[in-house]
Amino acid sequence: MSQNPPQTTLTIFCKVVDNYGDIGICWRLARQLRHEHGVAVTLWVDDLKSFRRICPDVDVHAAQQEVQGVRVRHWLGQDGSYTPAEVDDIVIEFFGCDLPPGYVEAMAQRSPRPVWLNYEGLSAEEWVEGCHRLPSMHPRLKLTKHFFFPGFTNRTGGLLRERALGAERGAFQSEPGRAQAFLRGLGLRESEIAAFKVSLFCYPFAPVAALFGAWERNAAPIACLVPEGVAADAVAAFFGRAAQAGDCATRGALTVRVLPFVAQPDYDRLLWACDLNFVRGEDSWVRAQWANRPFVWHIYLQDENLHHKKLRAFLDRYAQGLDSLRDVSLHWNGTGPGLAEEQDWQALWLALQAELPAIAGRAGAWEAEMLENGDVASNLLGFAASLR
Ligand code: TRH
Repeated sequence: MSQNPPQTTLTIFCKVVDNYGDIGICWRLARQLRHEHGVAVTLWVDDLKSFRRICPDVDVHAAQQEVQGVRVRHWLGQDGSYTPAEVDDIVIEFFGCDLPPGYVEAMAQRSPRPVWLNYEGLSAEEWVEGCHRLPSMHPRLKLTKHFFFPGFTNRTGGLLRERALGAERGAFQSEPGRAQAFLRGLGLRESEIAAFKVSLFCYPFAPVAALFGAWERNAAPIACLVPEGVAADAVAAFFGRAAQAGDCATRGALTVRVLPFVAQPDYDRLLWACDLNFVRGEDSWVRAQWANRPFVWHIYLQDENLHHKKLRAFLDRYAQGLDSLRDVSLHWNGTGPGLAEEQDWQALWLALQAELPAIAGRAGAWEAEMLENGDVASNLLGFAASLR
């Protein structure tokens, strides 16, 4: 009688440094490994409150719970001892988050030893190809950790993308009624639904007030949809007071509506429903690349302006021949040749607006190019299998 092969088991350790990207990426990867590859996944995460904002099913008080088929465990610190039996076939250390020493000891005692991967941040820089899959020996224990880099070429791990994403987005975008119903559900009025719609997700230092000034003077109505708490100062200045989810105000051509933070799948729908998306960090940036819509990226700040290098590396790949997108992106990230005034932003905005059809064309070509590299979950499992 033939026996079924044992199910692959995999653990992800996720430390929420700040914001939602760390848990956003880990949760997306965990779900996909579970649902598309049948892997038994355990996700250790140290901040259940942040997790709950992108996944309302999470119980913030539970030490252990099952969420959409994934075992979620609250990671309370570095102390504690673990047995080799608690260690899974594959262990993912997200962004070098430093596994509990007791867990690493248990990994060394397990037979066979687990595959240990350090999942790194996404960058378009060329050095990534040279570091993807590199081994690093433990200084004391018989353990080797390998680096896994997502990326934009076939010599990297590719990008996170669910198998059904293209079909789901296609169905949503080909039937305008679906986007309209979705936006109505978020509280938009018909006039906002009919306007040019922009979603706005950025860090607090983006020049939002100057952009709002340009949009107020736009020839046609613009509806800007901003999640609660994002660009709080510029939004408060626009409203004349602190604003919360459900608030909406109009000045000139611009209506700003504050949205509640939505669950991850609904954030995708928001990107699909808008005409232009401002995204940030890592996960929303990748989702915008899958939305088939123009987007502008606000990059996570790094010491010594390292992020400017990363931004340019991405623009060099993505924005070839799209001069306005490049200009706006650089200025949005504070690295264009000095400008802050509304008039300047008006000129930038008008140029970007004129370029939108070309940028939309690039979105489709880029997606096709990226699909050639496979997706992170499949590439990661393939790499792990090659190490076992
Ligand atoms: O929240 P972020 O700024 O996260 C950042 C980056 O990941 C950065 O690289 C990392 O080092 C830092 O955190 C610690 O942006 P990001 O990556 O786009 O993650 C946001 C997540 O929140 C993403 O999964 C989408 C999700 N989201 C929702 O689920 N609902 C929403 O309403 C919104 C606005 C976002």
